[in-house]
Amino acid sequence: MKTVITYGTFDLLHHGHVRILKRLRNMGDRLIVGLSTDEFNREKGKKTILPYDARKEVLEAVRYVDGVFPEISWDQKRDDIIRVRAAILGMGHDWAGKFDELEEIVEVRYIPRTESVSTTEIKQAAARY
Ligand code: C2G
Repeated sequence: MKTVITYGTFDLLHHGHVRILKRLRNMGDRLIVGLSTDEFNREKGKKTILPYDARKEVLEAVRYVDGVFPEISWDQKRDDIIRVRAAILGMGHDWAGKFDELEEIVEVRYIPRTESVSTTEIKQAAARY
C-alpha cells in the first residue's frame, strides 16, 4: 500500500485542486489530505469562504481522496508522514523547496500548478457577478 500525503486549504474546490489531487493519487494506492483548519488558515493569513467542515465534506466526495485529517500547524507533517506511513509528500510547485528537509523520511514531489484558476480569482469573479 503506497500512501501519498498532501496538505491544503481547498476552499471553493476547483479543477486546479482536482487535477493535483488526481496526479497525486495516481502516484500511489491512496491519497491522504491534511486539510487546514479555520484557525490554521488564520495563522496562514488565508481567509476562506467555506468553513473546515464544509471543505472537508467536499474533499471527501472527490474520488481521488481516501482520507482527510485536520492540519492545525506547520510542524505536524513529520508526525503525519510517520503515522500514515506516507511514501510521497506531494505539493504544488508554489511550495517548491519548502519541505525538502522531510526528504530524509519521504519522497517530496512538487507538482506544476494549474495557473488558469485560483480561489482568489473565483472570489473576485463572484464579487462582480
Ligand atoms: N493548487 C494547484 N493549482 C491551483 C491552486 C492550487 O495545483 N490553481 C494546489 C496548490 O499548489 C496546493 C493545493 O492545490 O498544493 C492546495 O492549494 P491551497 O488550498 O491553496 O493550499 P495552500 O494554501 O497552498 O496550503 O502546509 C501546506 C499548506 O497547508 C498548503
